Amino acid sequence: MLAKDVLYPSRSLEVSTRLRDMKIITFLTLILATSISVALDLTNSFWIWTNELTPSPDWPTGIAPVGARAFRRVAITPPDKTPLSASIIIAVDDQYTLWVDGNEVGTGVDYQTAQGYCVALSPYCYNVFAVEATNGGTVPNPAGVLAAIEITYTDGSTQMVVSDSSWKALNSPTIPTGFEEFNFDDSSWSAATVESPSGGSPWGPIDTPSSPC
Ligand SMILES: [Ca+2]
Repeated sequence: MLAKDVLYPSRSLEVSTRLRDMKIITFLTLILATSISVALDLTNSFWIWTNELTPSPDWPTGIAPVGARAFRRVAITPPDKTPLSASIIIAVDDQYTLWVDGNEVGTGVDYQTAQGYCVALSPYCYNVFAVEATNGGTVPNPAGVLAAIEITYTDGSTQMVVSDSSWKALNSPTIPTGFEEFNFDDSSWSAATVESPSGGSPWGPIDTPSSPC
């Protein structure tokens, strides 16, 4: 090897130059990967509720009956991927309990300050995010669920899930037993009704935690 390098010094120099270039490319790739990693936030999420909303002079986006309602979002795992974790940001007017894959994750009562959770996911072909949201008060008033979820797979790739009309909502104050479970059948539920984008009326901007995971 030494003799070869002596005989072909230009080739040795070429290899050295290639190695240097590869190191530079790797370094730049790492910088680029870091710079394009976008923090999870609610920018692309929507306030949603059931289709029981009725317009009101004071609340153009609608008011909802007081009481609890159930919401579900099933995230299908892409082929050849395995779910690893979920970074979740959520705010609910007025309070909620959140489950992931049938396990209770947390509760919240402050829709002006979103809460964040970092949750391990079941390595299955889909994951279930379920929310029991309760509209407080004594008379109909604004109600909404706002969420952003970043699912990370074992290969490092990610999938975004935001609150929108892809969520299922049950128009009933009776929360079905086991609605948060994997195998619950929500096929008879309605699509959630979109009220306004994140930052929109009547809630306006809310405080958001940094990416939980
Ligand atoms: Ca409310």
